[in-house]
Amino acid sequence: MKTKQSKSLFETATAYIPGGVNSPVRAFKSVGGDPIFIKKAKGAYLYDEDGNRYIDYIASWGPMLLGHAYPPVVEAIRKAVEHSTSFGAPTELEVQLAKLICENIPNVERVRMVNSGTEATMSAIRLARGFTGKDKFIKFAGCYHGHGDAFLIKAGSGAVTLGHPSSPGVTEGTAKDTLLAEYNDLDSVKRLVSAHKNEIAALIIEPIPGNMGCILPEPGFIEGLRALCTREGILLIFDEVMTGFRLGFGGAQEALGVQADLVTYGKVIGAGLPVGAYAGKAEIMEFVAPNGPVYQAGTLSGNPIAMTAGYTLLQELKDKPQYYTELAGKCKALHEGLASLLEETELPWTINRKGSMISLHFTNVPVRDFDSAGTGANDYFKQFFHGMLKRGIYLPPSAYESWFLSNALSEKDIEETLAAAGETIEEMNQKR
Ligand code: KE4
Repeated sequence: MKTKQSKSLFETATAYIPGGVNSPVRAFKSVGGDPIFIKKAKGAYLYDEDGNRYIDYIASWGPMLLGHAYPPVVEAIRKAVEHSTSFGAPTELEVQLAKLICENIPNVERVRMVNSGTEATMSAIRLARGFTGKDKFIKFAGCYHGHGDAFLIKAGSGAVTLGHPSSPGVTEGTAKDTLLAEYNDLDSVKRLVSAHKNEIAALIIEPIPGNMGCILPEPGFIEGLRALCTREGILLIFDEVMTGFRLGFGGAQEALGVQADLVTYGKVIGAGLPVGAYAGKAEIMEFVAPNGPVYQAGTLSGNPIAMTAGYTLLQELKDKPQYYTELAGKCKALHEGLASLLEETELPWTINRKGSMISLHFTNVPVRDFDSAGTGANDYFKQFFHGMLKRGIYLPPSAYESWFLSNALSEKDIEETLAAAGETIEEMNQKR
């Protein structure tokens, strides 16, 4: 596989951009080797600067649910951009997107647009603190909510991939108000609640985590959190930056049948443009400026081009359960194909899957939380990642990430992926 252009671009990039990338997980640190520089993408395929084609299982970390350069989205952006790229004033487009969300998502009556998932979760925590008058909040080890100071305490995704679970620069003053619980362990939450009676504003969770790989909530866990938060006057925040509009149009709230008090969005909602949002009941959301005292703002929030892209994609997805059924079916086929290859070997493995989210862990331990996710053998993951990459399959470059399928993947793409996996797994098995 030719990588001359990517290598030279990476060398230049490191002279101008920290680590040569604008987001750490892209640097291939946890799998080794140099990152691939992408030139263009279409449907399920990425094309790098050396002309290599890859079947894409990152989908820009979620947004490309219907594939890259989805024609209706491209057309809508092309038209919108002729009327300027930003006004810094209200537009009909942001009203349309907000209305679409409020009319179709359970218990969402107001939504505020921001520019990233990080801004959405930061704002949701500030709102919860302002609304309840309490300072502390609970997060779960391994759940990633973006790079806001208060979240970088045993975060998932890139923060774990880089091997330091908490980040320098987060002050003790900030960290003291972040309480850590274990995913799938209701008792760990109950212990924090009784130790910090009436001090906890919110509990934020990835209802179906994708930042420890994909992890499934055990029966009663999310329902137990809902009951506990209701009883204790703690706001339950679902961070659906990843699961929102991906698991189904109604996201994890719909999939799990549990309603949060606030929900955060990103990724799919912007169709690949920088959009995040936080949303919930009017009683809570109207506490945000300008009507309420909780301040939050953004020059490019509700950007007309981003709103156009997000609105066009969500309009495509609304009332189209068949997209989600097809996506889940492709993910199931991938799961079953990988499982049948792996069970023929001595390699340790377990696969977690929900909807179109899937992750492969090289461990025989069931992966149900942050610690068990850490039992995966990273050497095996590295071999698997590079074996697939050289065979034209682009997986997330970290064992702590969920893979993301797009509905542009064809049955032939899945077959090609499994053929590459067969050769890679055979290679790994020989090396053992
Ligand atoms: P952004 O600020 O990256 O738009 O969103 C942060 C965020 C918040 N909540 C959840 C559940 C998320 O998964 C994310 C971001 N996801 C990672 C991928 N695991 C983004 C990839 C990256 O950091 O480059």
